[in-house]
Amino acid sequence: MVETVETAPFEGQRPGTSGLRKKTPVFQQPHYVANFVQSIFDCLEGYEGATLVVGGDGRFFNREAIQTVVKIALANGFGRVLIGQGGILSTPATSNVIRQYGAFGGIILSASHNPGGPHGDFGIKYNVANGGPAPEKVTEAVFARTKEISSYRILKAPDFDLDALGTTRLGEQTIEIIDPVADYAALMRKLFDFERIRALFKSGFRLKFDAMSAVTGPYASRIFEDMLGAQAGSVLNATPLPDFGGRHPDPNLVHAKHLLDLAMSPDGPDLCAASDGDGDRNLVIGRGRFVTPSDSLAIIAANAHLAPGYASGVKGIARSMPTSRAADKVAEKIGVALYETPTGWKFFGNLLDAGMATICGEESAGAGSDHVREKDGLWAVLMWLNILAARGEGVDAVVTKHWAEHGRNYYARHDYEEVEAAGADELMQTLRDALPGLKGETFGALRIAGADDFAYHDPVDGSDSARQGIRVHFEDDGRIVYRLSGTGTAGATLRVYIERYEPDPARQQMTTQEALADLARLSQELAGIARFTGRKAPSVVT
Ligand code: VG1
Ligand code: CO
Repeated sequence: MVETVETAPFEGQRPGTSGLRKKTPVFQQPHYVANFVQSIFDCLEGYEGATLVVGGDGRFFNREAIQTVVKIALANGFGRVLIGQGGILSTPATSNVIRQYGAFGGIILSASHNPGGPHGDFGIKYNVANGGPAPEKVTEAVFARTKEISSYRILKAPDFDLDALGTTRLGEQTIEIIDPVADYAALMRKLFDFERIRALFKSGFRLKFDAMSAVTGPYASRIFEDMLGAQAGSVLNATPLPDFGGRHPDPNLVHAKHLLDLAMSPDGPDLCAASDGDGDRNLVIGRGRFVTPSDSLAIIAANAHLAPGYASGVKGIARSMPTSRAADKVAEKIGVALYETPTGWKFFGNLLDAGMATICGEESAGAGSDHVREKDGLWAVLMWLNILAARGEGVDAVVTKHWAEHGRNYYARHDYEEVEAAGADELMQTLRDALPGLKGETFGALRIAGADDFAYHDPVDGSDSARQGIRVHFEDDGRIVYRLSGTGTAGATLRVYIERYEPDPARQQMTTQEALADLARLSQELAGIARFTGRKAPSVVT
């Protein structure tokens, strides 16, 4: 039986870089999830009888939220709901299921790399029929709707069993609990040379993959250990836990430092890797060599043809604006277009759909391709395994040869987390106001060649996105970028991206800190970071 429930709008249900993210208790308020989900459906047309995919990263409140989503979807007329068993479906796997089953769209319950638990974060994201995150025009319409909503429709029914595989019928409608891993694993097998990777493991190659007690555990165990024959125990923290074992499921050098230490030890594994809460990010560290996500994107683009799924080459490369320009050098060399988009995977969808780009990536540990419409953590690790197996070389050799050929883009991101929002806004506005006068300014050996506020014109649908981050270019090809995060749930986070290009192989073995020291100092001075935020140093450097 369908019930119509009276409700009133909640403030602040505006999706950010990647869906709506708030503290878990905010989502736990009565009607909060329902309002947002009904607002999504209110902005869509033509889903009567269609399929909706629902899954999440297993974090605290995942199961409860799924029940609400499913009941609202059925009450609104969806014909079929596909749910990952146990409520588990990684973000890239959801994207694949949407595409493979011809679904109308999907709802992903995740706050990605943000911590989970009763005092952590929760999130909801809507993906469209191509499998990718809803574009801005949809998320803005949803936000407008959340400000007016006065009722939602929900099925009055006991909770559904999320654990038993199979189909439940409710009159004309069905609910199917599906294996979250099977379709995804089959797709990976098509893209990569599993025989060759198997042989690599057989020859003694050692992998440590940390699933961080988040969604990738079941995927990684099945693919790396069962299908590819990696040694038992190669996958760490393989069981998804509601609080991610109390850890922060962000695969960076701060939260996965133990992997860095392991990789840097003399007898470390050949490859250490990790993924985030919802499985779309990746961390790749070879023995003795950390690979920055920006370099990883460039190296993947340059070597993708070694994997069977990409044997015909890449059609184009896309990167988010703050991502280093290492990929640009590869695009130039192989003679394909390079697209620079705003931060967030939703901007890659059109390029991928139009066949203009094959490989995409972001500096924030995200890489992916046209196989789905999300970034994909395990895909990136499999791509590295395929490249290493095909080249018969280790990570360090692949990286240093890449730099020798294309030059090295020293790169770091400095985050000033949870600063006061008003100060952060003022900092950005002051920088924006100063833009016209920056060109030609000199700071020691550094001279500003130009500065602007990045605006994107989508070449496929013609839409425009303004104010996507401030770029300051230097005459020696260095760059500083400033933008505010759109995924935080407390205060504001200022992200400062610092980059310098070094073509000379003799100067490519400095530490990043050495290479970027003067730009890093200037990044603070130029924007008055201490003045506006009260912070003398970043809280996280990646
Ligand atoms: C961050 C990253 C961005 C990424 C987004 C979602 O956004 O910088 O590159 O697409 O997170 O990733 P922001 O606005 O905080 O900088 V995920 O894995 O958290 O969905
Ligand atoms: Co994520």
